[in-house]
Amino acid sequence: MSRRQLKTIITCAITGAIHTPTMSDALPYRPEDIADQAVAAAEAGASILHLHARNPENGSVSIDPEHFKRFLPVIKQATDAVINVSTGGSLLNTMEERIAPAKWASPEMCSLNMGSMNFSMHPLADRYTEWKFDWEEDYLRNSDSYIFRNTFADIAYVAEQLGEGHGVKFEHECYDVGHLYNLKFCMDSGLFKPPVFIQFIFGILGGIGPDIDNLIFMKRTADRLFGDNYQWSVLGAGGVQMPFATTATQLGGNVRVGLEDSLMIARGKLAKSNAEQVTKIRHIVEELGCEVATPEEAREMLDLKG
Ligand code: KMH
Ligand code: ZN
Repeated sequence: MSRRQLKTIITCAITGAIHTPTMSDALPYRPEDIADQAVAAAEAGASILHLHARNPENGSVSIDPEHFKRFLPVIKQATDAVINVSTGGSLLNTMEERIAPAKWASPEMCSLNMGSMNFSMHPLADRYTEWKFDWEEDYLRNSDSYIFRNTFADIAYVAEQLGEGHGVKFEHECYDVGHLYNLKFCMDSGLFKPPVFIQFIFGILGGIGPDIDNLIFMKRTADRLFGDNYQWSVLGAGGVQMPFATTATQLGGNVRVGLEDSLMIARGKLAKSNAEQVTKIRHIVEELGCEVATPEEAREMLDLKG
């Protein structure tokens, strides 16, 4: 069984690559807005900030290190939070392009997606909105262009380019039970040393369904595969964000919130900012008897380079 922990790490994923500025005025895409929201999220209690960049002109996703350079130093200057740089890129980028920001930034953490999959927001996860998923027809007919590619060769490439010797701790993004077995295979092959940090992800179409039974199943499977050699966090996309985060804290795990994963703060109500979501989950964590980890405590818990 993974160790019962006393503190809960809150990660905040500030902007991501999926939502568009047309969906919410709160979604930051200019560098100054990404920096402001990241700093406010840290002040509200996030000890890890997961970051993507956007093109400041139109808000489209960017993997250009130049765009990261315009907000990362500002965030580092203003907060002590752990920086976690995405290697997710967009569905159109090569892995070499996707890791360019993390290679430049040499952050304490970066994401590493543990399997290839179809990828879209999940209609069943969206219990907070009445958005019509008008992409469904397009998705069914044109999904050849929507494959999120993370082959074993891709994973090994990222491990070699950023892992051992570079001091970056990976957040292993697991969207389904099979991804846990992929991680185990990679560990057995010597790509990653324990303890590993796993993000269990729910609410993405192409991954495991957003049911609490599946969270228990993911955790039990991880306990069996990794024993004491892992720590974990939960990310629920769309309307399952807060319910899954709440359940995770009660099972002894860590949580991720942020506008990358959901634009809402409650049913039918857009969040005003990332910090608003961090504040909400912080209250839930504390009301339910847990303590929120500081950045220093998160570094110690995850054995980061600091
Ligand atoms: N967008 C999330 C579902 C990444 O950036 O590499 C997962 C994620 C992956 O944050
Ligand atoms: Zn991300």
